[in-house]
Amino acid sequence: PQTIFRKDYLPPSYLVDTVELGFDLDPARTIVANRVTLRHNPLSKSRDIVLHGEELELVQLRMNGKPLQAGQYELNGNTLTIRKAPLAVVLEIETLTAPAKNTTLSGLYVSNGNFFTQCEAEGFRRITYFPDRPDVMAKYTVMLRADKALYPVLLSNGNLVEQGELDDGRHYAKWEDPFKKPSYLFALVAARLVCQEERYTLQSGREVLLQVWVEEGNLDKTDYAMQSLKNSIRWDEERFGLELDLDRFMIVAVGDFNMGAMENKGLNIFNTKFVLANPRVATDVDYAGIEAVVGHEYFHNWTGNRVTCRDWFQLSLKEGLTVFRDQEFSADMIGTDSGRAVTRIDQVRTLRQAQFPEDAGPMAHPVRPDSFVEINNFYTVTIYEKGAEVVRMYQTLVGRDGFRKGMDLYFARHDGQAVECDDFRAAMADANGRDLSQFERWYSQAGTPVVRAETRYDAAAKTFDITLRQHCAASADQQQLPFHIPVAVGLLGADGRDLPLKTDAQDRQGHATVVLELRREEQTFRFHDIAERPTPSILRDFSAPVVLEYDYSDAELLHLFSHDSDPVNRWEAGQRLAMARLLKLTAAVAAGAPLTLDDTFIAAQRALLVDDSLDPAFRELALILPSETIIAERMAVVEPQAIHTARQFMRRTLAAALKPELLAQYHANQTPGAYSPDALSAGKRALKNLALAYLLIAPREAELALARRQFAEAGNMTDRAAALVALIHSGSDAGAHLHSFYQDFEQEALVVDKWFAMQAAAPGTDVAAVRQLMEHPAFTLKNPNRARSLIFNFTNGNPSQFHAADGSAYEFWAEHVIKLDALNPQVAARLARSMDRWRRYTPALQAHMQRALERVAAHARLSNDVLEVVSKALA
Ligand code: B3K
Ligand code: ZN
Repeated sequence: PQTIFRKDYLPPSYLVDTVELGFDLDPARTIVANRVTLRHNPLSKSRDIVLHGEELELVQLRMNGKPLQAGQYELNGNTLTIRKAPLAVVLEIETLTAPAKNTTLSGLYVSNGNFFTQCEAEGFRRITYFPDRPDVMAKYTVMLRADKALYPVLLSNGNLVEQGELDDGRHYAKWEDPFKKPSYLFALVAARLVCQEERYTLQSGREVLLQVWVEEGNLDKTDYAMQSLKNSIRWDEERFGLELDLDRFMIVAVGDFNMGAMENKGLNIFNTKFVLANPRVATDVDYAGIEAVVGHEYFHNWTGNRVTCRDWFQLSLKEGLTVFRDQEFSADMIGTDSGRAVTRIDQVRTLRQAQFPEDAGPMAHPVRPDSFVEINNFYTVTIYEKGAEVVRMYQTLVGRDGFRKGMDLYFARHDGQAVECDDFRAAMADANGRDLSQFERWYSQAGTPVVRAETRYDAAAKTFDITLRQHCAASADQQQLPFHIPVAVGLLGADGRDLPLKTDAQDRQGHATVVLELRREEQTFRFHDIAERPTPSILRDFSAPVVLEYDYSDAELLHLFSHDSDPVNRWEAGQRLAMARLLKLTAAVAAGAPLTLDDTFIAAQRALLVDDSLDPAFRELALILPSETIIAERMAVVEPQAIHTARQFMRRTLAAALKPELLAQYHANQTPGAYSPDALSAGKRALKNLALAYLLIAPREAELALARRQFAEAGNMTDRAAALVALIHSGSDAGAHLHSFYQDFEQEALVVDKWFAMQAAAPGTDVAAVRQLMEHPAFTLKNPNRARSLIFNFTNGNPSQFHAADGSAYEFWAEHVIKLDALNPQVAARLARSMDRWRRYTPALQAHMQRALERVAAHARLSNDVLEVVSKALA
């Protein structure tokens, strides 16, 4: 396969002004008539028109009214080239495609009898021949024709301008999108669906139509998505002055979808998982996911659609920025500082769980990659979550108002354009009169920087010095230069309160937190008038996506864990206390030494658990131990079983020591009355269910009864699922509960996914049990949600079983990467990545993993998607 390089970018030879698409929809044989007007791009020296096309049957091609014969164009693999074309061209292209056979879920496909499209990144070329690249922006008109009884609803981007009847029971609808857009934002839906709709008045007074389209039985699950959409619209007006630019905004839910959702102009298509919710079927986490994803796709309308990417190397320009926006949206929706901190802690956990490992593994890439084989492999946590961290750092550096100024300038300069990450950085710099040239390295250098801190207190001079030293492991092809790193710092006095800070810099004197800007490899920052040796709270609010190393004593960490005014670092202190012990325990397990847990740690956990002045949501997060994956990242040689045993020992010991307190919290955090997904109630449920999980680690009859009762009487899915998971993990037989849960929810696909997922991730589920679950009639590899629920939750969420000593689960992995690849390369390539970190395991496990990787790599007909992942892993 061919590697594509960012440095090879050339502007398109031809630009497209208008696209008129006609669809005669038929699952077996859809006819697509495409009339495109093109004109030569003065920025290009080439006069060749290059069109992309995949899996299409070309029926007819006409240029400026005349049919083109075979010799007048070249059809080479997936490109169609017309050489030495006139300056102005009208192409009429007729193609055939078979949506029902399209199992890739890219392009035009059928899901549960309905038609949907997914065009990002390169799906439009599976619909018609086109210069399918994001810097070609055009106006689209779309005519849809289909059987009226089977597909009563015909949707596309923009405004409905005409509809009517045709012969043979068919009907049509014509849609016009008033805005220029790249082809990846095209969408159509032809389906039997119903909608919840609402007229909504924008702050300007303009009225818009909002719709959420779902299958008929799901109309009772659309309220939260609609509410989230209205909140998103309002938030973008208030926070960024950005208004919905269409008269109509539609969300459509589909059960078969590769990702979370897609921001097609005016016609967002969503995985059902991020639309459908009511208390009976959806958990608090699902509700939060819906709010975030509805917000995310809506915010793309400006950051992505109005201003889009010049090429796919710039993907984080829209994704990092839009994730940052949806993070801020979710935080603002909670509204309190402590609620905001809880969302921030969740973001840090995601980074450590998934992004840091990616950045240290074979698929590591900069936020703006320099090359790729398959762009679909680059919709990663680095592009999304690290990209969001990079955007967040601008806000940390220039402040909230400065960030808004930068956004305003970005839109003033680039509305309607396809631009680069550098353009965003320039807007931030220019709007704030800041030199952000060094900041560019966050886009060009891969890897997680390590910041090592050392401190020195001078009692006589009353100064406190913090020396920060940064380094980032050089990757194979890159020499790393120092990053521009905002390091937010506070100093705690012995009483636990923040000391007012006086630094050499003149601004922000007397504040509790200052942002130090680390630009060189090593820098020392001095604080004045410090009357006592303080405890430093470094990297507050996780002000940069780095690993902070500082030789904290236990006493300092306990001090921060009890007092830090910055909730993120307060949580972090607890994680450090736990991690140090978990690493020691893991070593002890490996060495066969006795396992112990100190009373100091237990007492700190107890104090936090019962501290009613703290949000339940915060307490829950503070009590969750670092995951097995995060522990593994800290070990030189990973022994998954030892990690699991060590962590389980810590959990069991805490559960035994804190039993009365856990029980009290379990009862104190009940949420009687009607279910509400608000943050406070969700936090109470989270803490209560964490307590329940602990109580069920070594349960006696009383604890089992508690869980059984919660399972039976729960008024919402959060509590019901949590009780079931606790029962499964307790080791007592949960078979009957699993059975009744399935019976109750077998009609709810998303709940059946949960049913598979909770079994897949249970430490008692080995690969044989997973194979058996695959025999269940409800299991299918063809539905991505279902495949992920069982297979991914096993390979990524059940490390002690996935890494079984005999390598049997790796064989299972290889088999299913290959099977999935034949159906859906994008999903298969995600699964392929479960093996990214294989070189870090014990030699015996490595040998098994290598064999499994080689088995996949040797398979005859692999997609580029999977090939890129496994060859990089083996390289
Ligand atoms: N932009 C889409 C990504 C779809 C890519 C599919 N390979 C989802 C999102 O980030 O909003
Ligand atoms: Zn996005």
